[in-house]
Amino acid sequence: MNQEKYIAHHLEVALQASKSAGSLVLEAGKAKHISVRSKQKNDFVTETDQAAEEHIIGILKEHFPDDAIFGEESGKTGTHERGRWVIDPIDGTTNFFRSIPNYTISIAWEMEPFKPLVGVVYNPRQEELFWASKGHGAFLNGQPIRVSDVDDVSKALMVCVPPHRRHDLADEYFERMRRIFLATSDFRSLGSCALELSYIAAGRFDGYFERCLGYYDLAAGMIIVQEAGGKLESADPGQPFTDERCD
Ligand code: 2AM
Ligand code: CA
Repeated sequence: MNQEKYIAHHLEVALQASKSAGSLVLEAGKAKHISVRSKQKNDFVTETDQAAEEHIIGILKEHFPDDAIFGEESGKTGTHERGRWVIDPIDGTTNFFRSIPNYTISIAWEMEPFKPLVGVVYNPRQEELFWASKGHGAFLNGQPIRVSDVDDVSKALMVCVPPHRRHDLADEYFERMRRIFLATSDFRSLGSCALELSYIAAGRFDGYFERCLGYYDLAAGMIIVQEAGGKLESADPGQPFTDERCD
């Protein structure tokens, strides 16, 4: 199979897995009581996060048994040689268990670390499916999307997410946030990095600043932003992307 077809096949399976996991998560979200476990400060997991990740991995493995996996809940398996899947089964777990509709299934695939070739972000509550593959553009429910054409920073609608897991960084963070706020028009924060990046790709927001993201939070959104004409960089040029969060 040539490279183009190989990438297209990964995209097709990622779309299938995200839709299927989306139905599972949507159904589980209807329960009267969702039990929540705290992994660490402001970092939560439910049984549905774990079930959705297993479900996604099952589908991916059926088609690509040799690919490596990096999932937020189950960690890493395999080596990078044949490519790697990066999965956040529910990005926006706090929104999920509070019944706020801003949560997504986020699935990326890459051959080289931190250079995703395929990204799929699905918001099952709002039935919005974002995807991109390298060189083929970004899409929302089948329609091409582009980043906004706002070129006046003072008009920019920004995403700024406080360091909810690292309150020790609050002073430094809010000082930066203050400067960004004074230079731009306003902020939004949706509680799902993958969704926020997808909204940037769709031109709904103009920029994003956050510290201490996990790679599984941003991998799929990253290629969607890039294919929609946007840029995504590590906030600290001396510290490129890593698998580990800074907490
Ligand atoms: P998660 O739901 O997969 O943990 C970066 O902002 C990431 O942190 C989000 O993508 C989301 O990932 C989580 N998150 C965002 N806001 C949060 C909050 N207030 N409390 C806990 N987790 C949050
Ligand atoms: Ca998650």
